[in-house]
Amino acid sequence: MSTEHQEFSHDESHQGHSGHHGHGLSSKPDWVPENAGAEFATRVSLGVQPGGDVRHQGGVKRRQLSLDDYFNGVRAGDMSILARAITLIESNAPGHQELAQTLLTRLLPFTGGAMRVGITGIPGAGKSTFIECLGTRLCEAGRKVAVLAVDPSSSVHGGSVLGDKVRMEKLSRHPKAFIRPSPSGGSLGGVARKSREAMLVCEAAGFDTLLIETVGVGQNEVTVRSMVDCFFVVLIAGAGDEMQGIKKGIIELADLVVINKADGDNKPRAMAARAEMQRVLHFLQPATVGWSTPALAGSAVTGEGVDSIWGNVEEYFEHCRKTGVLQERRKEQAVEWLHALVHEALKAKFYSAPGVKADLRHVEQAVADGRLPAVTAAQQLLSSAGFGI
Ligand SMILES: Nc1nc2c(ncn2[C@@H]2O[C@H](COP(=O)(O)OP(=O)(O)OP(=O)(O)O)[C@@H](O)[C@H]2O)c(=O)[nH]1
Ligand SMILES: [Mg+2]
Repeated sequence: MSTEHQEFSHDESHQGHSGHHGHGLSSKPDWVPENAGAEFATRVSLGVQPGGDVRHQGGVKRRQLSLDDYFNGVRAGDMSILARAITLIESNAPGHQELAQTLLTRLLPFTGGAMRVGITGIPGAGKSTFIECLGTRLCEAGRKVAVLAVDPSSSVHGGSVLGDKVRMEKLSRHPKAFIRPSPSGGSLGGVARKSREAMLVCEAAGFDTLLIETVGVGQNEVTVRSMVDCFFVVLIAGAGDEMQGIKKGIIELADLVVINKADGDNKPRAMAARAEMQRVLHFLQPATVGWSTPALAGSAVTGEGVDSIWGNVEEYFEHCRKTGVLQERRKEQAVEWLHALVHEALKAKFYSAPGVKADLRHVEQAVADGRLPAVTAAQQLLSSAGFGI
């Protein structure tokens, strides 16, 4: 994974949409499909030496990749190309997005083969440590494990990238593992979109196990639940129900509840918390039809209980495959995702419309003061944004 660090910068110029890496004045960038038409048209600027190599800020020389390079590299399971493909997906530059979508479309037939597992819990519950422990065992058992993070706050706080790299040190050195920190997409929607697409690319690269870590702060869990097959919540004894989102219904999304840190002096408390949680779960509607969510205890540090937790995950998948719940859920998720993307795009279009930008404050004030009914205000704004009704 040593080369992966350099993948985090988003200013990589390896695609050269601006044209400065083209092979000549009349040529298109090298990622344009051979038989492509005007949709890939781009301007090639003068005065730049054509050539395949790009010199990066750090002086690292790296060849830019064509669509075929990305496709073949990902399919061959080349970790460094996989990392670059994800960087491409995470890029907000329009040229990159076009290429990323073309790449995804080509990769789509090769996706869907992994167990998609989401892991949530409050900060410090031990998610990363647990993933390190579980992931290493899975790799040793022959599985190919990709770890992704969905953490919209990471772009604000500088991210837990370093922390996770340290915490997952053993796993990150394993040749069968791939670890990707959270994209810095800003909004939860943006981060989730990128992670969802990264997930697909990892599947096309042959990863059979995806572990998606997300910090439990309310909304994140719901979003990650909608992109995985199996969702588990990591709790710790004594952190308080309120804080761990137990009362906010997070437990109701879980297919597995794990009480972590069941080691040393803390073990009796963890075992008691497990038993209590098991009782609570009896009263709840299961997150997955026909599956009763178990409460389990384990220690990410000693590794005790981790194999049995994974045994439950496998049992869960068996249940979902046998009953068709897995296929059904994935279809629903794909359609949900489509709608989420449409909603997001419409919202962005609405709030960036010049009329809305100009009037929003006043209209808000008028509604707040009771001078304008909310319905009328909404209609006015919608019509000035071109969504008139
Ligand atoms: N005793 C004990 N400590 C643990 C266990 N799992 C994690 N820890 C410790 O708990 C602390 C937090 O662990 P992380 O794995 O970073 O927790 P996290 O849930 O990933 O935290 P965030 O990524 O910040 O949300 C670290 O100091 C770990 O060493 C465990 O099973 N037993
Ligand atoms: Mg973590």
